[in-house]
Amino acid sequence: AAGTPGGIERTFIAVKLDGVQRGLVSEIIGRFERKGYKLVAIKSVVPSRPIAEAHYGDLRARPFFKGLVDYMTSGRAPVIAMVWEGPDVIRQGRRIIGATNPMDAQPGSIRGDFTLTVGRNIIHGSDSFESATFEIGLWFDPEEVYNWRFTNEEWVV
Ligand code: 3AN
Repeated sequence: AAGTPGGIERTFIAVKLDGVQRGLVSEIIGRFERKGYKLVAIKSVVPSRPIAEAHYGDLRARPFFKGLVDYMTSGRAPVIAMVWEGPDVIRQGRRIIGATNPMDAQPGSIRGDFTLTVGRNIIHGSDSFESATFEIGLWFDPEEVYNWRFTNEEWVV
């Protein structure tokens, strides 16, 4: 059930503009896809200031907040916003992404393999059921999230 740890969940994942500029979109999508997770929504978007501020609302008091929002809304490149679905995807997504500070991120994680600095750590992933629910609703309209089934046969005909 929704919110049950280990159950089928949805999480919000975004390739930030530094990841887009570095050509890492397919690498990041590929890691979630090969793991077995299902891509149920995706779009390329330059977030408005209210959306970026709400997205990082829990960091409002931090010294880097304004710079972070300025960067995300700069339009130098879009953000690739996604919803991924599957078992325990919120927690497993955070493991696939790796620690916030690239110097603490394990090799084999996205940040461990591709990043050096916390301000350019290329990807975002929801850190709890509550934040996943909030972030999916913030970035996507309900009709933009589409459920579908994995199959080995239907694509043939
Ligand atoms: P995470 O992205 O792993 O959930 P948060 O929520 O603490 O980590 O940070 C959100 C984003 O804020 C980071 N991905 C990074 O871009 C930026 N950020 C976090 N800490 C710093 C910092 N000390 N200096 C600059 N930017 C930071």
